Amino acid sequence: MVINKKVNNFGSCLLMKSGAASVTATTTMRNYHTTNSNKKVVPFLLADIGEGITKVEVVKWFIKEGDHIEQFQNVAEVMSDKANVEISSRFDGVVKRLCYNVGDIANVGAPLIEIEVADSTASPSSAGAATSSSSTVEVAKTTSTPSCAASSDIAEESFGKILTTPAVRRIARENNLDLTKVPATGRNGRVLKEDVLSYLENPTKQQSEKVAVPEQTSTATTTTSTPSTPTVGDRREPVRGLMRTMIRTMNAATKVPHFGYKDEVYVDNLMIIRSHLKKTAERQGVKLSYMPFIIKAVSLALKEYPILNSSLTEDESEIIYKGDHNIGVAMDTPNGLLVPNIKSVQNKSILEIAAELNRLQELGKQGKLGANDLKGGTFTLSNIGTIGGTYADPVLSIPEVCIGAIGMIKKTATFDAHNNVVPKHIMYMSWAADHRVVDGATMARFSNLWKEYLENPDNFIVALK
Ligand code: CO6
Repeated sequence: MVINKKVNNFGSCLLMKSGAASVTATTTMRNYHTTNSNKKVVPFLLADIGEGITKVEVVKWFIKEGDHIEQFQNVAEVMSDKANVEISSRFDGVVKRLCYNVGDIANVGAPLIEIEVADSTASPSSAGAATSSSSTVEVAKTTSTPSCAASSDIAEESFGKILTTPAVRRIARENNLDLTKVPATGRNGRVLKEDVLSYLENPTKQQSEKVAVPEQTSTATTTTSTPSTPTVGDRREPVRGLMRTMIRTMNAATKVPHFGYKDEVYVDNLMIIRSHLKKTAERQGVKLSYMPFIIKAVSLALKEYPILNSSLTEDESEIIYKGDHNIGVAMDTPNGLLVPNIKSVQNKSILEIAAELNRLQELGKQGKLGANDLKGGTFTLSNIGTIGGTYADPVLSIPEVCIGAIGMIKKTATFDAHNNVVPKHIMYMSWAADHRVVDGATMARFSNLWKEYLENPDNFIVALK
């Protein structure tokens, strides 16, 4: 495990590694309950993972109840709205309870697992100086340490549309049952274990009871009886993971006045040069697509038009011209849309950009893009053309002021100077910019320069150092 960041957090250490970050959960040192004279069960609290994250989704457990776990062993992978994080144990012990099922939302600061540790291990003195002092503070603040049940309640109250306990969820999952279909009889609409069991015993009875009222009403108001078409009920699911990020960032982006600018790029020359260089790149283990050329051309054009690599301060009093060209690339990953960025593109060759893009794509596929790869972007490109489309209306990645969406390259009939029809490959480009900072003329000049590099890739040779 490559550890590149270490932060002290309420007396626990917070370790972040490249790819999925690794975090050590906090274990409260108060005597939760004693199992025998030498052992005690303590809740293992999910530590603060930084960046204001308060909730995470449990993606995977690496352990199960009854397992003996060791210090630094990974116990779970969780997904925040920023990155996937691996949680590692700080103590040796036996797992007594997992507080969540996969897919549940866990609260930072609430118990993640309950672990049986040796009494001496859990004593403040043997946990290290920093840990012991903070643990004592925590005990003093907390009159009763929250248990697994409390974590689940918090998570469900805040997130799930279905209020229930993990045990009930588990029964539902084991029986492939959609909990939204189960009539809830508990307080505040909570689905009780009895509700699930009686539904499983006789689902049709409950279904018919549920629909009986509307059916009677319709009979009363309808004169002719026509056979009713069976309908499919609506399905609700909590908003999770990357969709939460998308909601937050897109809501922020809509507050910024965007304008769009679109153009066509003739890419036949680019296609030829790429096919030549592709083999050279392959020999070096690098997959070379069009993106590295497109990204490099953006960087070269940004040198001339640095306002497009800037951001406006929140109070709108200053423009920050970013020194580095950290070009974000929208990525369609199995987990959803992510935008890692290639750092300092201005200092990278086309092949180096390709290698970095390959690395990010691979991590994206594995769901292992780390916080460092995802933060610090200064400009964004979205190659939606790998999937389809011509033009698009991209939405800014705030606080950046410009984004470009690339459409699919298509062979098109064009006219030459003598009105002959000439087939050409066209790449469709859609820019969007923050109109508070960027004007249309600047956008058009930037786009023209960028386009010139791609239509005449020989120009790269002149521009590159
Ligand atoms: N046209 C035609 N062919 C293309 C294009 C276009 N625009 N782009 C790539 N390709 C080719 C590419 O050259 C590869 O061909 P071969 O080298 O011959 O195998 C192939 O398609 C696959 O390319 P790949 O995806 O592997 O690599 P690329 O570097 O081009 O793209 C990526 C990397 C991460 C951008 C891409 O994989 C991806 O995830 N694209 C989707 C991005 C996305 O979801 N954007 C939506 C954001 S929301 O923009 C938005 C405004 C709305 C619509």
